[in-house]
Amino acid sequence: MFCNQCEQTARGIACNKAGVCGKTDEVATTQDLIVYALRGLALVALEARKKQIVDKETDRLTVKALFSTLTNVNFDNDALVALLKEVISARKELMKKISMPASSPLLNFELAGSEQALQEQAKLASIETLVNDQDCNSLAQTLLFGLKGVAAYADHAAILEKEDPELYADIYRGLSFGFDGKTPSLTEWIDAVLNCGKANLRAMELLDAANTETYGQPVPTEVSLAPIEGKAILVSGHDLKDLYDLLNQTAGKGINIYTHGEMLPTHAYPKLKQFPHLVGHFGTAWQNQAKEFPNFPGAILFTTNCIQRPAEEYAKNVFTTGLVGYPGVTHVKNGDFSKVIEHALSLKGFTKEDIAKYPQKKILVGFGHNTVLGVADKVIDGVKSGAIKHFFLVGGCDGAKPGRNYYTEFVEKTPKDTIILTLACGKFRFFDKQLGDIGGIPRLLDVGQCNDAFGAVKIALALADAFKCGVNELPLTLVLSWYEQKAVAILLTLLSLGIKGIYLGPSLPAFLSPAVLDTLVKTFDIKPISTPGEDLNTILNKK
Ligand code: FS2
Ligand code: SF4
Repeated sequence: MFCNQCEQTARGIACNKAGVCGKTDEVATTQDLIVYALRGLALVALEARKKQIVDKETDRLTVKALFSTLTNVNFDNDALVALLKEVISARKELMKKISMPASSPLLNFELAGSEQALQEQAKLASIETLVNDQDCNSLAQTLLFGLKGVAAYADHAAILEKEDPELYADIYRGLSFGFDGKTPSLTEWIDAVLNCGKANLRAMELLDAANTETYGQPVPTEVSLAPIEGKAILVSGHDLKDLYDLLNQTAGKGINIYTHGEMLPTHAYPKLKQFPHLVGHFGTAWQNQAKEFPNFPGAILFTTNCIQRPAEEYAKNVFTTGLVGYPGVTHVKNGDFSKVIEHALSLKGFTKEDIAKYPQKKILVGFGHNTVLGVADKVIDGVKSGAIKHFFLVGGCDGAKPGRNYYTEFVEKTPKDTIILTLACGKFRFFDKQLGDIGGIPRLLDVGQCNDAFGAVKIALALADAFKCGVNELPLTLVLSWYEQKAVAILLTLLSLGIKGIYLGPSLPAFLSPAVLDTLVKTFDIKPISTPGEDLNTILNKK
């Protein structure tokens, strides 16, 4: 196997025996073949579009299959092989429909019969070997990983019936770029990468519309971090519909629902917070599952990433749904959570003794673009009067590396006349800090999940508009932590918008070749994080 798509990749180079995330060689093989098969399907779907044939099922399958290869989504090889077969047969069906000849290996691709032949196929299909030139290869990887992020957002939006055929066409163009018989130049690869960033903006916009039109605009909401007595289900991942369905199915059953990880911001959505049994949040970021889940006395439902190998002591309490999967873990389908509910009722839930161990603590969520821009006048006045000196967007994905303490220290050290916007699971490094307020505006504003990065972009663009300047001229600095491929897609969006001077950590992507990194640094002034004190000093004293 060869996988270097996430920040925790082995030795900062690549996982090639087994994934640091727990991905097996077998799963890596299947995922590489899914991507390879999708490239063929993309060529066919684009050809079909030339004949005005847009197949919704193919579009949806493409984003589902691609999302399944994102870090920490699916470790279940059987489920992945089933998806791979679906992709191959979808390609064949569509080829038949448009009478397209199988004129290249991509269009002829069939699943090999033996394990050894599969390994050979995967070697040929691996991104490591597909593009020869080192820098073009680096950009091909950047493009693929960005597309995985786009697919994740597009899939979430499609679940709530928000789709755009042009977005799917962009995904097909990206997947087939460099695999349609042409050999793109370095500049063309760079353009393709930036186009992926633009497509991602559209995907995030669709998802924002899907979430807010279905569940209402998030409003500032206090969330309890202390559990209450009673039966319990913990919901992890990012999917709002799964949470909504579960809340409906548990209404009146005497089960309390808690959010975990990236589900925290869902407490702010009017149509979700209306359920009285959505009672609080449990735990912190994804990488702390093994430490925190043994203390949860109920069922645990994963709706999407990030799942870790469940430790034996709580594995029987874990359920997966949608695209997420883990071998040996019960997978529930079609929005039917009866097994999860039954299991939660069979467990003891939180007792009086349990809850006594947790301090009564509350935090505030619900500062999406609608809320923040609702107090835009106050924010602008604050800047003009000098009460607000600077904005920081400190967010992104969390992970296990010790270097990630940078983000906690950074936030702790920010001066009192600065505002911190945050999003994604990176916020758990500081989400419960009491940072006070500036004229009634909390200093720490939770914009939402990584899936809500569109909100942060919208806020930045609206502020630039209000101050009649470009985003790069605003007193705003982006200090981002990355881990998986949605973060890659977001970064590409920011670059495609011309946003410069982003601080990025905890380490730089292994898939960037020295020359590509150099281009990014020169063109976009991307800065690797150093120490919180040094970076803050540079940012705040820059004129
Ligand atoms: Fe966090 Fe993991 Fe949100 Fe990422 S829960 S790192 O894949 O999606 O962010
Ligand atoms: Fe390694 Fe990350 Fe790939 Fe997992 S997803 S195999 S940790 S690079």
